[in-house]
Amino acid sequence: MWAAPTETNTAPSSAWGRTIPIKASVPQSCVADLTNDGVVNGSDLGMLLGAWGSCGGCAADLDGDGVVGGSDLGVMLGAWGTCP
Ligand SMILES: [Ca+2]
Repeated sequence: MWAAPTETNTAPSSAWGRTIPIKASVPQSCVADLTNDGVVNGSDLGMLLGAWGSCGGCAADLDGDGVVGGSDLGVMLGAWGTCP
């Protein structure tokens, strides 16, 4: 139920100029969001597990060591939930 502002020109900029988090870019803390849906959840975990093992440069290699393994799982679990 959003009502359009009726006095846009007189509204204080502090009210309308606030920064609203938008998924325009993926924050570093949300690198584990492999599905890019704004949430780190089971779907991302499934992708990580599906890529488990040696993997050069794949998205699921969250720590960039060339292997999808426990350390990447740790990164994912640390970022679990809604992305900031
Ligand atoms: Ca890795």
